[in-house]
Amino acid sequence: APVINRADYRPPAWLVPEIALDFALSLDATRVKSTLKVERNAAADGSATLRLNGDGLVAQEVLVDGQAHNDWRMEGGDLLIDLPGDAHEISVETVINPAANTQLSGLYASNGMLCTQCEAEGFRRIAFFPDRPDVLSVYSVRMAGDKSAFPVLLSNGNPVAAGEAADGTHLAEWHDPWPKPSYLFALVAGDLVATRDQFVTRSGRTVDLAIYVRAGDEARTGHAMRSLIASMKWDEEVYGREYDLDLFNIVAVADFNAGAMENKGLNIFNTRYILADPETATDADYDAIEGVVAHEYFHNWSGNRVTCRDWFQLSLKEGFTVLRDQQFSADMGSAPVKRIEDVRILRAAQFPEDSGPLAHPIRPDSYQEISNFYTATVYNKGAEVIRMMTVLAGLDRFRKGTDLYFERHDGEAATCEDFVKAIEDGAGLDLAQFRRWYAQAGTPRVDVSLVHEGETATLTLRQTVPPTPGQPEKLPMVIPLRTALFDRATGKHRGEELLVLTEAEQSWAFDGFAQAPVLSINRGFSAPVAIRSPSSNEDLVFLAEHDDDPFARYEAMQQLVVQHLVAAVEGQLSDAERDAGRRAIGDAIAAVLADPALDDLMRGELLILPGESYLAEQIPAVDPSRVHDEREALKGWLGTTLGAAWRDLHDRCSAVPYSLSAEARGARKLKTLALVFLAAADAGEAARRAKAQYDAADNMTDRQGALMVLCGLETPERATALADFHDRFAGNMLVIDKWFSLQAGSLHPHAIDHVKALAEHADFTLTNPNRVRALYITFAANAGAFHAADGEGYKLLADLILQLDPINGNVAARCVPPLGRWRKVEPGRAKLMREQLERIAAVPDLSRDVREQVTRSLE
Ligand code: B3K
Ligand code: ZN
Repeated sequence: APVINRADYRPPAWLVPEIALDFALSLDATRVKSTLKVERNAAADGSATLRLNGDGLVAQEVLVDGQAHNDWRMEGGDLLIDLPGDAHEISVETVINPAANTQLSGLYASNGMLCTQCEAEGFRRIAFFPDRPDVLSVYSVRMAGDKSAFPVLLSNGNPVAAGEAADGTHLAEWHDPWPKPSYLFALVAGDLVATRDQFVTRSGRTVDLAIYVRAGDEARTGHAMRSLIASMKWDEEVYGREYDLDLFNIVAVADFNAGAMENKGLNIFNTRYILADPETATDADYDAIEGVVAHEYFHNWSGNRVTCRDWFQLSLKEGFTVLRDQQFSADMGSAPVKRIEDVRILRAAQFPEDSGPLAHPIRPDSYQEISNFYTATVYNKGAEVIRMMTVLAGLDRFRKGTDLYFERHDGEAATCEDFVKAIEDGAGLDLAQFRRWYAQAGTPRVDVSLVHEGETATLTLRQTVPPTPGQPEKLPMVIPLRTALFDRATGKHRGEELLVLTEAEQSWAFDGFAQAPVLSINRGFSAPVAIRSPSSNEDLVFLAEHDDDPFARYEAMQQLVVQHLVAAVEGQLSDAERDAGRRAIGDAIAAVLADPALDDLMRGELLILPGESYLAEQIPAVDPSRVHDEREALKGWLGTTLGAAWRDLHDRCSAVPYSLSAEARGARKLKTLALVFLAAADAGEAARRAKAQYDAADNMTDRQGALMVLCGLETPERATALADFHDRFAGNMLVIDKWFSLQAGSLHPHAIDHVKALAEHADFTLTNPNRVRALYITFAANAGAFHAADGEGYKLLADLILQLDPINGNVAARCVPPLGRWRKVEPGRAKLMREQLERIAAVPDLSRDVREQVTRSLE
């Protein structure tokens, strides 16, 4: 497939100020007539040829200015017409088959309804069009179809007409006054029911809100609706952004490649980010719904009113919108806990990407298939980069920057450079060197040394940005580090400072320390970097106890465990050192368990051990089974040593009744965490407690937590509970997804056999992305099972990729990165992983999605 380069951007030769779409709906033969008003773009080097992108479309008829026209040609999937004048009207008719669309891109059928997903390049599977985000059009949509099959007919903007015919069909017309790129077009037709509410904007306009779901699911939309209303209010208060239509519709669909889609006025969601009630959704599900509903709503300004010039600018809308949804969730709940969760996701998903063959800058330079660039780098690192601007400017000045950005670029297709310039001008910052964050891939490493002499402590920081594919040499970045030096005697610091590292190496001197201070650096995770600071256990225990920055406290706990486990995996610990390390960790955990000043949600964060993938990242040529074994052994030791404390904790938290309060949520988090530690020490007792928790559960958090623990144990309670869970929730797709992923992600020694059996289960299907992810993405993240020494796990994943690719290349490509980690793994497994990649690469008709990921993973 051709490589598309950012540097090759050219403005579109033709603009399309207006488009009218006319749909004759049917599940397997939908007729689409599109009429485009096209105008030669004065800002481009004038080409007489109009290129209309198409993907698998056949033009039935082409009219130019109302006349049948034969002088057109196909180039690949695209339709090309040479036009004599500067403005014309083009009409093209096509017929598409939504029921056969298993890629779930374009117009497709899901459970008898029709819906669309057009980002990034799905619109060209519906109609011939210049399918690029810098062509903005006003859309008028007419659709007609069988009234009993499709009682609800929705598109973007406002409904302008409706009618019925004698033959049982009906029609609807929609008009969206806001010019938009084709990727924001949406259409839904189906048998749906709505829950409704209203929002009054700050200027006093009433907006009608509706969430459309399948009959029977209405009762599970309340949390999504409350989240939507809270988001609309928050965006007015925090960013000064008001909603701009009289209605806002959300539709939930069961078959969806992504989480959700921000189509103008008609968001389409994966059901998993809408439907919730206490019996079927966990606390984490509630949080995810709140975050994703907010994210899609926030796109109305950061994405729709200001969109992207080209897909290389994807982080313009995604990085900024992720930051906005993170800030919103922090304001809705516990800000420190949210920050810790966001950093954990970054480290688990983005750091490995940044250190592997698929590493790319947040603004990539080239791609073959843009779907492969909806990554943790573009999204989550993109958010971190903009968050650093808030650290450098402060929130008030940052807001001046975003106000200027929206003012300058409203109605435009903008670039990342436009955003940086607006923040620079509005917030009064110099971001010249900072721009490297957009261009250089790789997680910067900062090596720290703190030397104490006389009364002076000298802090020296050295940064290195590792080489990444296509970028062997790197320049120093701007790294803002919130820093404090603690006095050992008082347990306090003298005020936090922002140290901005801009050189490869820089030093700072701090006077007045009779004793060597304790360093707290990158507080709040102010920069997305890896700090290498050889801190003693004593200093880490000190920070875990005394640091007034909650993130730094969490970080000290993590570092304490990381240092210990990395040394253990690398075989560097004597028995005495192992004992001392464990005791330091055990004491710190005991202190966290006993600290009356901590709320339980935060206590839970401090007790979560670093994940296997984050640990593996620290060790070159890692043997993943050793990481797994050492981490489990530490859990077992902590489970035994602190056994009484875990039992007390489980008892105390089990007595807290269900509610959505922070206290009750904290209790639920700790309840299952206690079981996790107990399970590693005494399987019998853990199984009894987990079974009791399962049986007593009146909510999914407790039930799933208990079942998760049982799934990892070789105990008779395991099968009983799994069977009960399946019976109890049969027919609820989202909960059955949990049933699959609990088994695929379990600590059970035969998890890989369970995955093989589940792939044959009657409830498994390759056509539902949630189900595929529940089984296989969960499995690929389960190091104990996926990295089986004989390579069986790699083969299982490769088999899946090859089976899934013809059905849904987009989702198949998402399964490739775990195999691409081979360079980081010990040689025996690395060879087995490569073999599977080569086996996939040898197949001739791969999707562009999988081909690109496999090729890059082998390079
Ligand atoms: N913008 C969509 C992503 C669609 C994914 C296309 N492959 C959801 C979001 O980020 O809000
Ligand atoms: Zn987004």
